[in-house]
Amino acid sequence: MGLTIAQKIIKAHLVKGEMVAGQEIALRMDQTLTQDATGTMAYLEFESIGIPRVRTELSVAYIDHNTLQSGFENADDHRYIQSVAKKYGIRFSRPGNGICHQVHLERFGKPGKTLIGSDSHTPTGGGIGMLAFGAGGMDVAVAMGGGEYYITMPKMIKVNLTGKLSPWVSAKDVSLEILRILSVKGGVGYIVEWGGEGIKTLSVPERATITNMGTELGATTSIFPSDETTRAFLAAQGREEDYTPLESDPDAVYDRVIDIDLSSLKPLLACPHSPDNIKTAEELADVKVDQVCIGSCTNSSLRDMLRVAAILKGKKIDDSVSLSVSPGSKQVLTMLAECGALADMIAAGARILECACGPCIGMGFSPNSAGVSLRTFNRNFEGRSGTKDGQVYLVSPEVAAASALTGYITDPRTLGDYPEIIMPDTFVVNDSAVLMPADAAEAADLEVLRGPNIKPFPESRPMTDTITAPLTLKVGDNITTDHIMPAGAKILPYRSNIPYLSKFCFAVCDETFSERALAAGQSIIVGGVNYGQGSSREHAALVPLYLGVRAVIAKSFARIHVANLINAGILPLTFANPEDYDRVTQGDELELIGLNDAIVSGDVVLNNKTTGESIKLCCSFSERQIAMLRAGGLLKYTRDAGNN
Ligand code: MIC
Ligand code: SF4
Repeated sequence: MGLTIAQKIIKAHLVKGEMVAGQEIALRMDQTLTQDATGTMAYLEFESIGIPRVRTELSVAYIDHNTLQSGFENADDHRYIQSVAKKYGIRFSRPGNGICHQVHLERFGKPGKTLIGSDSHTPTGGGIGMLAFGAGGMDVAVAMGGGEYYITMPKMIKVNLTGKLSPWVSAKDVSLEILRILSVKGGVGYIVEWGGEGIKTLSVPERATITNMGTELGATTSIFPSDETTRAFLAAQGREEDYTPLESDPDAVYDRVIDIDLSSLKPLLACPHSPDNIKTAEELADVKVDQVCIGSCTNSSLRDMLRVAAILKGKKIDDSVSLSVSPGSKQVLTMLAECGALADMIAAGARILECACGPCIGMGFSPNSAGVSLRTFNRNFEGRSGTKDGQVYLVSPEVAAASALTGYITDPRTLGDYPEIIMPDTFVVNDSAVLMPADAAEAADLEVLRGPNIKPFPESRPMTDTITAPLTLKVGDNITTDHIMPAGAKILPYRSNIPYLSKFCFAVCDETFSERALAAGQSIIVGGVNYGQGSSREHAALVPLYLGVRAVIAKSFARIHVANLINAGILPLTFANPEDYDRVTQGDELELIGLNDAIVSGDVVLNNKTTGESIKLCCSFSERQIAMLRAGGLLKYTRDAGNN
């Protein structure tokens, strides 16, 4: 039987397990990346493993999230990461060099290689034919130390593209269309492979827009073949030698095939507050717009920016709109400046922000109260923009630019001719903002610089056979990591200070949760379907751990979050019958019994001591996960058992 592209890369990197869907497998990781919001924690964890030097082919530490520096905290964390990187053999991408995924694609991504990153949008690398995974910081720390990355062998979805995008319709609309078809949980347990004649019409940055938003489907990762388009992109980046062709076998078997005719797509938007809440621009034409933000790891390539500049050229944005543009990398910004496109955007009224995540993670540029904000980003979860009642729509660069001009949601096809853009044959390559690590001899004496914002991370506890604890919080379906552990300008600087962060845990849903949980000493949380979707931030597990959360019971979980819970030694359990969700109420006293055996058999009993009822729960842990839960999480397991 033939293999899919992903299966070929998995086969070449398989360390343990069998390539049977649903079984746990361990993979060797060639490359790692971190960003600063998750990186400080990841490097603290790496240091605690006690390995003198990274053991990967390439590891890069990016600074792109916390770039506001409104106090000493971010600057201290950047300095810490810079010093760790230099000492342990990691390249350091300075603040201003760009968003991790965009820079990685331009400068480091290689077809056929594996990549793990402490950011959920690491699958952006699939645009260049990498098998790239987002994960919690602990998993990245272990991979830097040469350890394997464990995943459940996914099933395969093939998306077969035919035709060609019409003028004014772009790769973002393909992402939104697949979200319309599959929803934010439709990709859970799958790798999405893109193929068909239509892919030949898509450049590498366009493919990367699509694999980037595979994360919003809940997919394990997404990938495109590596073909002549990939070769041309690498050659334009001055690194054609990194090219290897990669395609699926003609008889490869997929669990599901979805056909999309690119020619039939229209400009789409994801409406508040979920990336799968899709409507066409035509349908929303009378919605007044207050703000437009262009950038993020989804849509900040040179191609996207040139397109926006061409639409804005010689025009002026509407008086009621505030427009921000954040180019994805120093390379993109330099080239925009050199060709005059930057001046066209400035003349039209754009506010140019630095090459970083910026508004996407609520780092400034929050919309006005109840403001309608059109963003070329990938997430529009409630409150993420920093304005609780902000109405965020996810759009293509074309819809963004057109709407900035008119002040209303605008189907860009109404603007007339699609302006031509000319992509240069080569990119401007200047890696001076990527600092090389010290050599091993020099590294030994280097000091790691720690600021006072770095607080020790919470100690996880070994699992006990019985957990008796109150249900301190009951939440609904599709709870995101932005609900569990919000980000934004006020909180993000404290990513290395769990006690401080804990004050904001679940604040979007319930401002008193944190106090209540601390007072209870230990507690249990209950959620609905797809609990923990979104970010890879392990803080969404470490903070509940600090607050005494011992178990989370949900109808189902998102992939990265469930791994983070286990890594933190928190038990993730599911209802055997989803309707039993209704048989527990916030405040009930709950009891989990016989856990030592139950996590092996998979049948767990939950006693609701308040109602006197017994409820069936289930779990399906691998041997390794059982050992981790018993030990009290990944770090304890790794340290105690010498498992690194
Ligand atoms: C996000 O888009 O939510 C982030 C910020 O990039 C996160 C990482 C984080 O929480 O630091 C992600 O996607 O993993
Ligand atoms: Fe940064 Fe936004 Fe991309 Fe997350 S989704 S990496 S915050 S640009």
